[in-house]
Amino acid sequence: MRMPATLAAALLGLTAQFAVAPALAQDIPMVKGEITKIDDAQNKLTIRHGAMPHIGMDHPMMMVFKVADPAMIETVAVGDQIQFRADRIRGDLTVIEIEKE
Ligand SMILES: [Cu+2]
Repeated sequence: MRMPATLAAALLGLTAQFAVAPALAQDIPMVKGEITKIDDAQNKLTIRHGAMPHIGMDHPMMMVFKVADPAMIETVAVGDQIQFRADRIRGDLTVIEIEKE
């Protein structure tokens, strides 16, 4: 699922001031991962993922991410192999795009 950068910015609640960098999301690398847990109530996914040096993770690991849009949670199931983009949004590691492999 690809969404326009402007929509992504809106979902992230970014103000117009910060939404002027639509290339930003595309500059964040897609990373391979596997969904290991889904927390609907908290809008969080636990993902076993490869290295993400852009947010300081130089080695593969498993960890919890928030999702930028609760609808993202509906698109995946535990065990799914995914490609995703994540960034630190207001201090929280947040999935901003997700695709099933
Ligand atoms: Cu990590």
